[in-house]
Amino acid sequence: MQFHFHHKTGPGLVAFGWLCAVFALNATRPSEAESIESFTCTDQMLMLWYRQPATNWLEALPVGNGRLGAMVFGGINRERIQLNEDSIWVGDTTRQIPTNAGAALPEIRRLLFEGNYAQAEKLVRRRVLAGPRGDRTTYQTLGDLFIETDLGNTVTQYRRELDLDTAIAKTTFTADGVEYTREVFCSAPDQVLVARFTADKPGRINFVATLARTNAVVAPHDNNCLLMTGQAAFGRLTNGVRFAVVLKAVSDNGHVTTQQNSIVVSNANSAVLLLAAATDYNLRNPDVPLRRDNTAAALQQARAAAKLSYQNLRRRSVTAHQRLFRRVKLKLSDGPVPELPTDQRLENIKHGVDDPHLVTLYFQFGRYLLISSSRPGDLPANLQGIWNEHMAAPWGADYHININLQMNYWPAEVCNLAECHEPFFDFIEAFAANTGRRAARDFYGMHGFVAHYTTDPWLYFPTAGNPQWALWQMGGAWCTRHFIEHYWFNGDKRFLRERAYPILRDAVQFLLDWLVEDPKSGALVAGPSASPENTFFAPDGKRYSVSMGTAMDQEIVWDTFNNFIAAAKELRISNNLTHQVELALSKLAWPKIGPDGRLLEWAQPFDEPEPGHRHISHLYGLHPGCQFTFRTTPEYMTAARKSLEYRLAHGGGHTGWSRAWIINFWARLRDAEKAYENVQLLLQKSTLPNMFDTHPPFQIDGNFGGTAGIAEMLIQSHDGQITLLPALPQAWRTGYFKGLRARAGFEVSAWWRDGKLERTQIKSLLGKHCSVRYGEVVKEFKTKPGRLYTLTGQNLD
Ligand code: FUC
Repeated sequence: MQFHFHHKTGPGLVAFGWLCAVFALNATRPSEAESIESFTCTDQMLMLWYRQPATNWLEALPVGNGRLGAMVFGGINRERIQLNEDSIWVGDTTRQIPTNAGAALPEIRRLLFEGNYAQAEKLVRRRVLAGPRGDRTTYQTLGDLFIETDLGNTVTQYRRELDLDTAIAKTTFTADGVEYTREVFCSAPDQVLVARFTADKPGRINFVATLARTNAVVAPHDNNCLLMTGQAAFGRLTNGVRFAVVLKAVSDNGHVTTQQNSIVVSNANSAVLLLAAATDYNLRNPDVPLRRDNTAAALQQARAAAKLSYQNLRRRSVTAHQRLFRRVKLKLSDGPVPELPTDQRLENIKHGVDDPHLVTLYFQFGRYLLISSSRPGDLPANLQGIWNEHMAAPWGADYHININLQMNYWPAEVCNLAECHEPFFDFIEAFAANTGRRAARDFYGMHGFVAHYTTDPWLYFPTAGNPQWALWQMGGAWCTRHFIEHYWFNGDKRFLRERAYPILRDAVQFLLDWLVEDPKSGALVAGPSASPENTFFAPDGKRYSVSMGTAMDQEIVWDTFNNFIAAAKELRISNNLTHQVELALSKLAWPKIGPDGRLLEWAQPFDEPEPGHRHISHLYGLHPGCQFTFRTTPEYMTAARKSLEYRLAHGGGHTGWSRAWIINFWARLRDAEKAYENVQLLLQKSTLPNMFDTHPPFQIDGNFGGTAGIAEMLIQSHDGQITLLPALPQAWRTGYFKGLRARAGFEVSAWWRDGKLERTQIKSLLGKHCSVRYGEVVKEFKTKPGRLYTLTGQNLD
């Protein structure tokens, strides 16, 4: 029996009858469910491993507890553990928000409506954007921990690995007949980095551990402890975060001493290094240091950890990790896992090999990275997560919000890591309450809050730079969709009332002030703004970026208005504001479909200097938004597909994050093979030996976007239904997923064979009505909270 994913007639209808007849619905209590299927995952499926030490940073392996992070190189005689702490940022004062740009808006808009782009952009540069952007802030490395020893050059049996299931990086080798093992992890419950050194013969652990960093002082604190203190700085920016790092050694037998910037361990049976770090960064008010005494805070953390045995520290860390990590299982093939190191498997993919288990590894690595770079109470994952070896990172590793930060959080809900979403919410709220609100009021003279294309932990609000990227007011509104999504997935009414509704309210207040009537059509449009980072040729043959009513702006406004109205409905709120938003929504201009059938990026069918541009902003309504669906707007789905094909035909997808977005688009368009082709391309062209995504250079958004894209191929729930296997490619013919989440509070597992769904289990968390789609078949049923529903085909049991 064939299933047809997008045909509304023909074989799909035949399938409908068959499936309805044979699919049986069974409700069980969760305890019974546990025994229904026990999942086994071989270690190999969750292991990155290599036969040689990393020769550069892009081969090293990341560990992290959300705040503290490290890149482990696996060196033998000289091990490098490059360190990070998520608040090590260079300071800045650009939160001085200029006033009165709003006064120039009527004239700029008039010029744009007249088609006078040249004059309008001149005015934008003079009145809205204050010259080029000056000093940039940047996220910085916390320094390095070097471990030097002398084991000669004849090492055998070398292997280094990262086990995604335990979050431990391990290096093993044999030297001079002795087997050495090193384990490194960052513990979330105990807030320390832990490195342990063992040998299978007594007294063989000897090393010198050194802490090093520019702009920091390292000194012994006592005979087994080093202290490193300093302040983040770069060039003229000297007002960065202050920090303290404590490195403490605990050995079994042997001898431990300190000298200058090193700890010396000799003749021990085993040794453990504990590293703790504290900074004075304060998200609630970045102008006011969080604490006076970072040293005391770091010492306290290190001492508390030192009271626990290594096994205890390890167990506590593994348990905390697995509580999140083990919620989702994925298997995309019933074939064996290739017994090859990860770098070789990536090489093979470049030569056209299909390796579905590597896709699983990539997917789970994305989940691993989110757990390791974004835990409650931390800063959100930046452009590099938390892993950065530079003093001046690419783009400062800041929070770009014209796609990148949002993409980092695409997998959070569907991949059952809702807690990891929290740093994003805290951060966006802090921005909105501080800079976002002041900018709306003082800069634009409007209500609510506004954000442009980027920000940073200092809550930077850009008012300088090139309009192509700097003039865009939708960053904040886009971020608010994450709040309502969190509510849809989890059903937390308190979160909706206290956090989602207020931020959506603030976003729509700005948007209502921001929209103006297009004098020709009378419809409401946003602007002046750019379609993120892209340009067009105006009829005068010249290249511009600023216009009115770009597709993305209109789609973000549509999305935010709808999300706000939905939030208000859930809370039974009906007031002046909800009425105003409903009215504005009814007058809002929709993006246009051009003469060639493509969805237009701008309100006119302009010629495009870069038809393969990396941003595919006009398809926001396809993903991550839901303005365009097969059920509601089939004509826009066709137009979106044409736009995507056109972008790709002109070289689109050349950055990792752009490729990752494309996977999500194809998944929403339910084109399994196209989605798969782009998964392969992501692995072939945009994945480094350590599985990090490359922009280039390294940028983590593609990892997260790719992970979300793989999930989107397996389950979707943005259009009021749970759609199972909406884009399952040939290459993943037999497999299962367990524990993915769907909107309206469902946890879903599914098994398929030879490309056909065999069974699904849906756990209802909130007791909402459930509508499940597979191909053209829809099954509807009521649910009770906590119950598990199994749908099976006749040919099963
Ligand atoms: C956006 C993209 C760039 C880069 C930067 C950090 O502006 O256009 O490609 O990813 O963010």
